[in-house]
Amino acid sequence: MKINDVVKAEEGEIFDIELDENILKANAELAQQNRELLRKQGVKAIDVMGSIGAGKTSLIEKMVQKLKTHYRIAVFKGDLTTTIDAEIIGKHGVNVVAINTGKECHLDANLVQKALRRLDLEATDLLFIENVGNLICPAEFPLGSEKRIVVISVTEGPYMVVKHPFIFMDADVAVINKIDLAEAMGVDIAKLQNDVKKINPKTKTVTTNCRTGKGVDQVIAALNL
Ligand SMILES: Nc1nc2c(ncn2[C@@H]2O[C@H](COP(=O)(O)OP(=O)(O)OP(=O)(O)O)[C@@H](O)[C@H]2O)c(=O)[nH]1
Ligand SMILES: [Mg+2]
Repeated sequence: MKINDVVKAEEGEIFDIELDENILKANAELAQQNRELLRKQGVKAIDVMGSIGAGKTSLIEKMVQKLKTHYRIAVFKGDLTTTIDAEIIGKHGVNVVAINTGKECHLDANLVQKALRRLDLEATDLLFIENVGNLICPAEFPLGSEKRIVVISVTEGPYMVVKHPFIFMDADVAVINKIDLAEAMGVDIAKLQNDVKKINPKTKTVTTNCRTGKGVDQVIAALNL
């Protein structure tokens, strides 16, 4: 288990959910700083967003297993108060920084900047940032990453994409997970894929079973890793 540290949001530090222009602008500026720092240090950062329990951590685990011999990987794991996922990922021998947001439903560029200070960027090639499970708030807060993945699963029903269009607008890859349960759930995977295409034709969709690892190679290919 390898958790570097826990970054805790100070009271009043997190950008509030009552979004105004200034908050979004401040976040965008910090995200740009993060982007520049990551570029300068040669770190490829990938956001992993998605609904609660959709399989974000499972996907990261599978990608870490497949990629850790090629890249020096680090993971930031955003959660309200726990370090459960951070510990799960840490078992794979990569550097993990847990970020606790307190009551907030998303990471922001400020918290990611604090986490970046705790990481040896010289010794990192690839950074996965798992956001808090949520399909709404993270869409508004870029973190400075190069690519964005959104994970949903068939167990959330047939309308997850159409109900949450904003998060898919900027997504490079949409992962539809738990395909092993599609029949039991009566969910049409092709419809979910189509819904993504209608929102953003450039978003690549990949279907996965993150328990077995099926489809994970296609996610990796879609990210050009
Ligand atoms: N049947 C099935 N179960 C899966 C699959 N992927 C993940 N799971 C299970 O779904 C549960 C939630 O998976 P996680 O990877 O923790 O999901 P998450 O999105 O990281 O969850 P939060 O971080 O809590 O929002 C776990 O019990 C996983 O084993 C899948 O493809 N098929
Ligand atoms: Mg998780």
